[in-house]
Amino acid sequence: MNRIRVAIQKSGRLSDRSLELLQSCGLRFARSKDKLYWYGKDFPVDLLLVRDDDIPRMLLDGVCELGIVGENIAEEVMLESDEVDGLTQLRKLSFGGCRLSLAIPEDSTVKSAADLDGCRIATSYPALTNSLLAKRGINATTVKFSGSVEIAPGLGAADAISDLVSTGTTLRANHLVELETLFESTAALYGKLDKLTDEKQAMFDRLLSRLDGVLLAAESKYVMLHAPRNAVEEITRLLPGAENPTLMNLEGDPDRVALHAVCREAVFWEHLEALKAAGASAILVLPVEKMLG
Ligand code: PRT
Ligand code: ZN
Repeated sequence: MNRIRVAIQKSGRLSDRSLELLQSCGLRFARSKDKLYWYGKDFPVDLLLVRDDDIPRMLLDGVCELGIVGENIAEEVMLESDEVDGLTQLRKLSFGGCRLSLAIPEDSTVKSAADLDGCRIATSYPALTNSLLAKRGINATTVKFSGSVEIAPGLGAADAISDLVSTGTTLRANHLVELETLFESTAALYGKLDKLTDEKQAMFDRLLSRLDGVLLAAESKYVMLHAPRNAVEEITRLLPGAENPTLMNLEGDPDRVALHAVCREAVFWEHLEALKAAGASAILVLPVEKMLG
């Protein structure tokens, strides 16, 4: 069957952004009644909607060719199954950001991660936690919790936890303090790339090229401004990630030109202030929707 299957999270933090990303690559799906398998309408790419924890295993078992999942989960599954090279991270994505951190009770005597040697650490990510602690020369016992890890110290089940943190609200609510970040994670696109037929490989390449266009466009801006002719060089240098701007004459103003450029990096207020200080005026920053080539 020459169709590609992409697994994404059915419902949770990564679901909406994963679907939006695929849709912005031009994929359209016929939603099935059971909502688990969506058929790709004008591109031979079908969607599987599953629990995020199942995605790496499905990739390793060949149930799907692509999957969007947090690096935290992909790393954990690869480590616990000893298939560290089993999945290829194709692209890191800009959502689902969080960190796997060690945290201890507010009244703990532990001062640093090194003090956790010989302690019990509750976590949903035992393989990843053990491997990261081992790299620091810390030998602790992990206690696996599938959810509500933050209650483990209060129950007397652990001395510390290793859990995902984004705002820190959950830790504070449970009287825990963050000790150290072990791992920074975002969502990422993973693939199982061996044994692809030529036809699938071609679809893969086409999809990835569209995805790159979307990802590049997301952080790119089209900047238009007026500049003194003699400041064009400096102004081009101040534009983040811009090359070869287009220059146009300004009717009735021989000393100034209109300058247009694609900036391939984020444009912040600080950049605009610097451009203004260098003599630029009428500065406009526009979003870029798609990019190819
Ligand atoms: O049902 P399913 O198994 O698919 O979903 P799930 O409940 O296991 O996952 P979900 O939707 O909660 O998270 C999916 C992915 O989002 C995770 O694997 C991470 O890659 C990423 N992510 C980003 C997070 C967080 N931020 C996050 N804050 N995953 C979980 N949390 C939890 C954390 O475990 C803790 O309980 O949120 C709490 C901490 O949040 P703060 O804001 O209070 O610090
Ligand atoms: Zn999950």
